[in-house]
Amino acid sequence: MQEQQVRAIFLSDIHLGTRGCQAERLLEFLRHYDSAYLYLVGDIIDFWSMSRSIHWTSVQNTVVQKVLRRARKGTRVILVPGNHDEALREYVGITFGDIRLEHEWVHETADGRRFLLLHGDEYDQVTRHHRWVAVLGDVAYNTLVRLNGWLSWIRRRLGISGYWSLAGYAKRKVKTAVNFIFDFEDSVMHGARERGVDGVICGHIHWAAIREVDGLTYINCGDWVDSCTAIVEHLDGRLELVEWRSAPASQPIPLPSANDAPDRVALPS
Ligand SMILES: [Mn+2]
Repeated sequence: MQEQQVRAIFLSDIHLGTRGCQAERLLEFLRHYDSAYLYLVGDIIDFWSMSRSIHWTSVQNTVVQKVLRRARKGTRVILVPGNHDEALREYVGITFGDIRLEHEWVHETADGRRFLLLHGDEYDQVTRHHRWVAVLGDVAYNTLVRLNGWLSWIRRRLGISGYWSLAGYAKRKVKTAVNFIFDFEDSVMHGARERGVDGVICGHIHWAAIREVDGLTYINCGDWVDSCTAIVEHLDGRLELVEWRSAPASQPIPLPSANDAPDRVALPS
């Protein structure tokens, strides 16, 4: 696979240390994209969930090693802790293994726009912990994420390519969930307006987006638990929402073909 050079990569809500973490997909994404800046916008390692049970795989290790290697090789890596890794908030301003921890950060794009980076949990009106669990119900959300594993398997058996998120479908269909997304976006943008920036890049609600809101840009990185999304800044400063849809690495690798390009889509903003 050809590596694609972008200016910056923004990732949030990876939730390393949990069963839901889609580390294989993230690794594929990281193998495809390389960047001068790498921003980790919170809930990267899920200490909160790990205090109950730990699910740490060798692929998750590889993800961590890949990030550390990039930092060592000159990629500017900045981690903004979220609520699931808020233990790291004690260390803001400190650099660990070339990764700098910051509570917030302002990133300037190649075309001169200034974006405030924050995780976003402080703007969450529902809960300071796991919002989708609160919105859709603890059992319901976790069941949806697990059911999706089976659904993906069935889809592959039927020869349907790409990845589809059942939890994502529920979020779009359940009215309280949709309202929750809007309330969060409003609240974040209200905060941004007072800061005099051109936009915000956040995470937390596991709902990726690039939207213009009254002259400011609202951007959410999404997550690597069920939607597998990231934001990339191209060399000219253009920001793109990437939804990573290629097959899981554990599947047999198909023979190279003419349309071997990664199956990813850019969502409309
Ligand atoms: Mn969060």
